[in-house]
Amino acid sequence: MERTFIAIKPDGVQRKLVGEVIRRFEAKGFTLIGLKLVKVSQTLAENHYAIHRDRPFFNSLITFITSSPVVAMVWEGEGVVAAARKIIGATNPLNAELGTIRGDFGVSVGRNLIHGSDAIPTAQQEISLWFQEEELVNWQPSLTSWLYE
Ligand code: DAT
Ligand code: MG
Repeated sequence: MERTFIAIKPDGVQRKLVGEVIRRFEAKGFTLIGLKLVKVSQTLAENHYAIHRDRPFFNSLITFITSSPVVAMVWEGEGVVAAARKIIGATNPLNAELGTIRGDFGVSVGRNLIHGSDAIPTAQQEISLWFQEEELVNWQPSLTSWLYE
């Protein structure tokens, strides 16, 4: 089953949107298999955003993500990587559709509330960066047959 890495960023946690974000992923039908509150270290932040190292916003991004706790999660389900990106919405919340998390709750690209892996290989890499294997729980929700034919 496909898995993706989702993080509620410091702004989402500070703005008390943790429950709202989890509710949306649950309501869609995805399964939570990993969850923790993380005080992100400089090293973890720089590894997570390594691909953006040369971008002008890199330093402020690292300062922001290490400024306050983050809720790190792994969600599972068919097509969850692409579906999560739709639930999250466009990078700039002002361009994100209403009904997406960023579209409904954000006004600024530097405070866009949530991270979601952008592809299956990225998801695998990010899950192993943020979680130990034993922190992930393999379980079968009892409503699976009501979600999948
Ligand atoms: P996404 O988070 O939608 O995958 P990304 O990977 O391109 O977007 O960028 C990672 C984060 O960096 C993004 O969530 C917010 C920040 N960011 C991206 N572009 C930015 C910009 N032009 N100015 C400021 N921050 C930016
Ligand atoms: Mg990205």
